[in-house]
Amino acid sequence: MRTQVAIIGSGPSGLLLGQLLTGAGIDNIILDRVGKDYILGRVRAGVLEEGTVGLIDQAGAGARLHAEGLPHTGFSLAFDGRDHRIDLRGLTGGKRVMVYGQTEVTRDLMERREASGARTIYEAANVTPHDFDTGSPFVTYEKDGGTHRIDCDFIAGCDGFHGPSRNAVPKSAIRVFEKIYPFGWLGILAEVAPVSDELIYANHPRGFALCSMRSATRSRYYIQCALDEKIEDWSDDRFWDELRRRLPAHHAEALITAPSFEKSIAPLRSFVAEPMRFGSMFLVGDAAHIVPPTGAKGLNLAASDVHYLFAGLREHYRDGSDAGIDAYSEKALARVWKAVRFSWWMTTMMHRFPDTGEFDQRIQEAELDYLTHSRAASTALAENYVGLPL
Ligand code: RFL
Ligand code: PHB
Repeated sequence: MRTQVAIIGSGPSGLLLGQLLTGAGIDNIILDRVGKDYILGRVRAGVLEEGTVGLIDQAGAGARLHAEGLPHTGFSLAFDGRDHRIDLRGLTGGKRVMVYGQTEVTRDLMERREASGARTIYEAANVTPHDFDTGSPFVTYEKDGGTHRIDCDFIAGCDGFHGPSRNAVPKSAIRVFEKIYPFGWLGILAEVAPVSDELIYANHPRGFALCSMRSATRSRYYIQCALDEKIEDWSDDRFWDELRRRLPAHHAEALITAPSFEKSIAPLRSFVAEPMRFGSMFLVGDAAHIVPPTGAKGLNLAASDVHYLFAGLREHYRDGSDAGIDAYSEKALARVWKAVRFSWWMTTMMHRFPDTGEFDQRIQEAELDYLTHSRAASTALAENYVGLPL
């Protein structure tokens, strides 16, 4: 088989890149280790920046997002028993974010891909990139009892944090930066109206809590938990009790509970691999970087990587210029590091760290107090939350 761009990974970054390339007449094949249903069973991000929405539109997959997504013009920072609203629209000159689940983004992109007839190979085992230090790279995989080979011009490694693309790069050619946080997030989904119309990020002595949503009738809630917590130890009742305790009283009283239908624990990590290009292979999204979810940036960063890479590949095929692909790693990393900084800062400000001493605690309180009273500080938060320019 031959294609122009072999894309490893059918998550949001692989699917978005694939649809943009297909729209520009650039042939591509997507390979994934797992099947479509497995991918659609993952519950992850919920907040889309306007730039991400624009890219989904450009990929022709924005119709349902505009019909069913929930535009949010602000959110609450809750601490000390009260709410402080961050007026995203007022602080950023009219910007907002869209609450629409990653699962739905993925479903919409998959449907567009199927309608366009582009090729996707699911349940491909042992996917391996080869010869990406040359101009004739190829990808091999196993399926239906045989080994197959796809020759291509470029490989896009959109295969997430544990995928094979980054791991195929010799250790001496890559530099990694990592910070592991001493806690995780326990998240649930429940078919129940959200406690508030807007997201609530709560800082509490018992730990961080986040009230989010997927629709007017579906809530997504998270609480900070220890890394060694076991999901079996968290009955729904225990979760709801703990969440209530971490919210200001008026929210706790308004909280409606229902049986959860998804419950999982995710560790928190910051991670960046540099560079993001190795000859004819590019790393995109979680394959190159991870941020803790506190800033709602992971999926949005995957989308901005796709934006830069797509522009570069289109320039290569349409204009015969490599300026865009040559600049990809530097441009993407400049935006990545700003989101890494923002996500780290939000995480540090909102969580209880097990080893926090009194000094650090007072600094956290001063930070929140400063945010509440300084328009300049709130503006800095808002402009990062809605997304820095592409
Ligand atoms: P994905 O989604 O991990 O997709 C990678 C794909 O690659 C496939 N793959 C392989 N394919 C072939 N061979 C192999 N050996 C392979 N190994 C893996 C996988 O099957 C998969 O289909 O990466 P991508 O596309 O870069 O997308 C990144 C986003 O998924 C991620 O950044 C976000 O979910 C992060 N995130 C959030 N981001 C936001 O922008 N806003 C949020 O509100 C937000 N909340 C979150 C989050 C992530 C969370 N978790 C669970 C980590 C909340 C949570 C709890
Ligand atoms: C979510 O709805 O899953 C969500 C929202 C905001 C975040 C992280 C996750 O910061």
